[in-house]
Amino acid sequence: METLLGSSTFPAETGSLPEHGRAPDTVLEELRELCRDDHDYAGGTVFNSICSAPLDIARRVFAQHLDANMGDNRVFPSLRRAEADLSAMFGELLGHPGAVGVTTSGGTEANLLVVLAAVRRYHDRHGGSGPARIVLPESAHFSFDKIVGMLPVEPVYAPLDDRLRVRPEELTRLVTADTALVVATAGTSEAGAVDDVPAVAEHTAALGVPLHVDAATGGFLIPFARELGYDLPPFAFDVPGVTSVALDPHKYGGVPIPSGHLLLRDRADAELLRTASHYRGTFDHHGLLGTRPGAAVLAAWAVLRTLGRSGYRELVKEVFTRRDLLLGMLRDAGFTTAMEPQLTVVTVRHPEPARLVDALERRGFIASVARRYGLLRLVVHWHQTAEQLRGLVDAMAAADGP
Ligand code: 0PR
Repeated sequence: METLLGSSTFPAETGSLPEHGRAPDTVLEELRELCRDDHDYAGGTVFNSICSAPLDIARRVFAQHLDANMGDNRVFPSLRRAEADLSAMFGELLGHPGAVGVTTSGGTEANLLVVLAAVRRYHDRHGGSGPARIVLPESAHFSFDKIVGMLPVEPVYAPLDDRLRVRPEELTRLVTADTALVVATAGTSEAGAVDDVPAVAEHTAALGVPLHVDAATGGFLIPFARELGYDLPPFAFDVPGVTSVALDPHKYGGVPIPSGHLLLRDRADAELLRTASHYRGTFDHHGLLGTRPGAAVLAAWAVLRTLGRSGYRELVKEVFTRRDLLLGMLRDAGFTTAMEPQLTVVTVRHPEPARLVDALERRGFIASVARRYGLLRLVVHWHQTAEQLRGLVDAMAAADGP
C-alpha cells in the first residue's frame, strides 16, 4: 500500500484488516517483523534524537495507568492533582513557583497555545481579526511554521549570530509596542543554541510585549548545567519580562512521549486559553487535545520525584561530560566542529553532510543534517556510552573521512 511515508513492505494480507482475528502470539510475531528496522536507544546507533528511553520508574507507572484519561477528571481525579504538582515543580525549577501550568503533548502544542493566547490578547486589545505580528528568531523550531499556517499571524524573523543565536539588537529593532508576541529559544533542536533571553527581555518588558521562551529542548538541561557551573544565560521566569516557557519532559526529562508542559507567569493568560468542557464537575480545558493520555502525566510526576534536583544534575553532568568526550574524539579524527556547543547538539562542518549521513546510515548509524545551516548534526544523549561515541566517530572516519 502506498502512503505518504512510502510503500508498505508487507504482503497485502498483513496490511489489511483481517476478517478473523489471529492468535496474540501470531500477531506479536508479525509485530516483531513490523518493527524489525527500529533502533533501540541502548544499541548505540541513535545520534539524532533529543528524545531517549524513559526511566524505569516511568515505564512502570505508564504501564500501570494506560486507562488514565486527562479528559475526565471525575473518573481520574489524580490527574488534576498530578498536573498541579508538576506545574508547581516546574514553576520552581523555572524561577516562579506560582506559575500556571498546562500539560501538553509536547513542544508543538505548547507553542501553539502561546501563539493562540497572543492572538486572542491582540484581538481583544486592538479589535478586529487581522493578523497579529509575532517576532521570532530565524532559528525558531519548525513547529512555528505549522502554527503560522494555522493562526492569523504575521511572522517576522530576526537574524542569527555565528553561533546560531538570535541577535538581540536586530530582534529588538523589529519589536514595537503593538507586537503581539516575541519568541526566543533556549536550546534550538538543530544546534542547541541558547538565545540571550535577558537581552531580549529587557526590550520586550519595557514595551510590555509578551516574551515566550521555547525551552522544549533546553528546559531540563540549562537549569542543572547552570548549577554545575556551565556558562549559560538565565532563560526563564527569573528573567523579568519572560511571560511563558515551554519545556518537554519527554526530551531530556526521562519521561515517556507524549509529555510537554507550558508554564505561564500570569493567570490571565490561562484565561485566554480556557474552553468550557460543558460537563458537570469536569474541569475546563486549556490545552488543545481532549481525550489524552494521563499515563504520561503520572509518569512525569513519578520521575521528577524519583530523580529530584540532584538526580537531574547527575544526568546532565554525565551528558555534558560525554559531549566533551565526543568533541575531543571528533577533533582527534580530524573533523571540525562548526561552533562550541552550548548544550548537547554538536554540529560538524563537512562539504557534503547529507552524503556522510547516508554513508553512516548504511553502516547502521542515525545522524542528521541541520538543513538550514548545511551542518552535520550529532545529538548527545544519556543513552550513549563512551564506547558507542567512539563507534560513531570511527564509522564517520571510515564512511567518508574528515
Ligand atoms: N521546540 C523545540 C526547540 C524543539 O526542539 C521541539 C522538538 C519542539 C519545539 C516541538 O516539540 P514536539 O516535537 O514535542 O512537539 N524538537 C525535536 C527536533 O525537532 C523533535 C524530535 C525529537 C525529532 C526526537 C526527532 C527525534 O528523534 O529535533
